[in-house]
Amino acid sequence: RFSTAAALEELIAPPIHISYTQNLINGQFVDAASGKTFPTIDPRTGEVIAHVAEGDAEDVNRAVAAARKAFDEGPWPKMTAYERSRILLKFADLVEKHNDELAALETWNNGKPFEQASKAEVPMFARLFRYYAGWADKIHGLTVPADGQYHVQTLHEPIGVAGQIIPWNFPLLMFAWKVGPALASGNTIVLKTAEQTPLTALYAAKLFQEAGLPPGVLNVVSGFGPTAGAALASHMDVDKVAFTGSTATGKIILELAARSNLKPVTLELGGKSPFIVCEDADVDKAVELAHFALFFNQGQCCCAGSRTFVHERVYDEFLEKAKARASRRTVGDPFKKGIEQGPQIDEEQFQKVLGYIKSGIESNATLECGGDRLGSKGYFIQPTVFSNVQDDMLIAKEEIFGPVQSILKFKDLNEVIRRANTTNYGLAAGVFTKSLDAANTLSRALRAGTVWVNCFDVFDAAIPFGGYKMSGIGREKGVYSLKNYLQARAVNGQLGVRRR
Ligand code: TXE
Repeated sequence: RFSTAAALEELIAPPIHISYTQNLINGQFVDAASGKTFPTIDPRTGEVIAHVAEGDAEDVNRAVAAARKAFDEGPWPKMTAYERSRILLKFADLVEKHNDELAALETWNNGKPFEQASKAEVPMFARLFRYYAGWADKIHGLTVPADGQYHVQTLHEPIGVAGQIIPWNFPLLMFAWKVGPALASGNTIVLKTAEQTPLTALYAAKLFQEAGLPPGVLNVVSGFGPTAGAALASHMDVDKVAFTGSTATGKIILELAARSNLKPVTLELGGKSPFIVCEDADVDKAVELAHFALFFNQGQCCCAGSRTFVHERVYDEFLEKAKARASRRTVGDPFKKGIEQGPQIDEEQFQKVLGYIKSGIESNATLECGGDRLGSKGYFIQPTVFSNVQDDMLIAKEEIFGPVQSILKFKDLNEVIRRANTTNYGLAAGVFTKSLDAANTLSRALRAGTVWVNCFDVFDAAIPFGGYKMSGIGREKGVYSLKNYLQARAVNGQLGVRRR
């Protein structure tokens, strides 16, 4: 059995036995229809951890058929909401019981620090399911006072079979954001995990079986986007699709949904979020928060504060301290204690980030620290800081998705509002100030789905999250997320009440 203490003492390879590598369809772990598998790797080394069933269109067909049957024939949507809620709560208990195994698997497959996975992400994963368990029996419609002699009620009903496609940066949390509200509201699911990180979702799905989830309610298919993912998004028997990933792929998903059965789509896409440090800021605190906003999770956050705007009055001091903080960042084996940063997810992302660093240097931004890979094995990148970044540089416009901080100088609030909003994205924004006026002005003027004032990456289960502009469509988490998985039916009955 895996032990946290041992893992934190020294790195353990392999950390745990991999039990589940097949697709989960209709309550059974099964090989891919084609018999194919694909390797999943350890980003610390690039070595293969396991070979996983490679689902494609045929596996998606089978999974959708199982989800359809479980929806149409029950028992899931026909169970009482209380019974559904209890299964979600039992699942959360099992997650807590297996906290360290889940966290170790997440770290092994994704490269994120084990301390982050075990102390924050897996507990949050359980928390999200408890939150949605609480909603299951509180979903109800309205009585509507319509003109005339009618008794009108709305019934909020599950949509049906939900297709969910998730990325690799937070494999468990993305599972919870999608699966939690869909199950609480009585839907059945086919989940397609990211090809980089298939392992923890399979483990979690097994725990769901143990919690008593009926067969076919949650099906998990591992595989690639253009095959398994596209088959799900374009499936005629999938009633709704939810996606998190790149803006480019989000557009494809929307198109596939439109070309097939016009299923509703929610998208949570990329970002280039501003983090604004005002002139009155406590510089030490601002440096620490801006550092966290960008470097957390190896810089692989859709909402990363990737344009650090600093007021000219505090710019020089901020820059010196930001550079010192990044240089002190502890990068290394994510299983070791005190490590803040592990490797990037894979070779492709590693090369992409190094490419942006090269582009920053070529466009004459000033490289303050970092700028290269770390070591010769795995996908580690030095924490990198650029100053003197201009709005039209590629590193200020495109999502880098790595440990690269871009610092820009500004003079006044109107200017920074205009510049911060000059982007196709609108996912999040950070504001650091002591002034209530500046905080209120910025938090209303910035075109972003989330504004964090004197904080960043606050991800409570109840707080909605999603993007303006090309950062997405719809909101996840909180009560908002339930709407994605419900539809309202209006039932109109003639009253036949005698006039008095
Ligand atoms: O994303 P993709 P990738 C951003 C980040 C990153 C870039 C590319 O900038 O560098 O996207 O990463 C599935 N039909 N984000 O290539 O392709 C795919 O299998 C259906 C931001 O990993 O969007 C995976 O499950 N599905 C982001 C999921 O889409 C398809 C998190 C995400 O992959 C598909 C990750 C297709 N044609 C990357 N093609 C965030 N918003 O947090 C791919 N997929």
